[in-house]
Amino acid sequence: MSFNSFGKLLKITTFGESHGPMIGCVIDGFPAGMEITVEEIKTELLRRATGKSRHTSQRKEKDDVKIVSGVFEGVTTGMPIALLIENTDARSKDYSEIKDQFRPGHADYTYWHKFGIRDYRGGGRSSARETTMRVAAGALAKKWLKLHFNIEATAWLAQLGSVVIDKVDLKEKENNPFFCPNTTQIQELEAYMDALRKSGDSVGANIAVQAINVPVGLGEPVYGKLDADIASAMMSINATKGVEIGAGFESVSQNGSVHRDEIVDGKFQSNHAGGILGGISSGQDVLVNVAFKPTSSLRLPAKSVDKFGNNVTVVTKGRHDPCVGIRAVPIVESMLALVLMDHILRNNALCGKY
Ligand code: EPS
Repeated sequence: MSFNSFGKLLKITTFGESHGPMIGCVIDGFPAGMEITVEEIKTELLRRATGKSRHTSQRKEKDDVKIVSGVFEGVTTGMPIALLIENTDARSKDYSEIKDQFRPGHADYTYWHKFGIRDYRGGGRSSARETTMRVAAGALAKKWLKLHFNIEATAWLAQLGSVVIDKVDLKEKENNPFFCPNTTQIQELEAYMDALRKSGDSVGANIAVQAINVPVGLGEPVYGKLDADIASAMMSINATKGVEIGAGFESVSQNGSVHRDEIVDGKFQSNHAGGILGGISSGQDVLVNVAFKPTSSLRLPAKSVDKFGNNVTVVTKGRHDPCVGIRAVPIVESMLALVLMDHILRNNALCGKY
């Protein structure tokens, strides 16, 4: 029994730990005939990488990805595409003091109780390092979606801690360390993050993601709904705590007369549904928000237990993200792209429509 894969016709399997020799993925079911280069994948990987600003972890991984199968003379062959990245800057000794202890709020507590093994080096599979391969696979899916459907999955920072981003100008979001789509709030974010880092604490974030040019008809009732698969993909990202589709939890206080998206001359007048009705894409933009929790690896002392059941005070050293949500922007784009591509292939199988 293994659950390191997702997707039905486009199947992604990831492997590797944060401090192991390498991480990798296998992309099975990717159609033949698409040109792809290492540089194209690397461009996406760099967007997610640590160490690009003082506001993220200072671990410096080169993320030099190798394509080891499924691509011949720069073109996908229809065979499984395997990608590998060496870990070159892991510092396992940072974790030696907590090798028998559990960080409150961290997966190391549940991994130990489930598997009885404490791989204390970094977060192992629960580390943000695992998301590297999602972005590598996502680079191929994004390219395929753009080529064949002009579909674009784009994410941005919607909220960081108490700072709500109040204007969205997507042209701006790649020009700052926060993927913030409002240039007038960058200074506020810088100050917020500097104070946070100084205090030794961490904070959560809300990442918005949209997909444009999604055709009507993706998603299979009732156990293969598009929104269910998107929610599952987003929840599988380490540190996700919530997913909203369209109006999400705001739907609770909306009246039906407000929530329903009226249609005039074939055009929807609003998009509270987030582009999905009955689990099937409506042809509107797919709109999703993902909540990321504050990182639990803190230098601030916390009460916890060790694996022998003793009360301990945990202090985590090492290089950590004060807000891991910032780097989640390319990750949620990739997960949305991978789910959409899988569903396009599924729609073709079920309804004969590409
Ligand atoms: C992470 C802690 C740091 C980060 C890591 C995520 O790594 P580690 O403690 O395992 O050396 O740098 O992120 C990455 C290395 C990456 O590529 O995303 C954590 O606590 O989740």
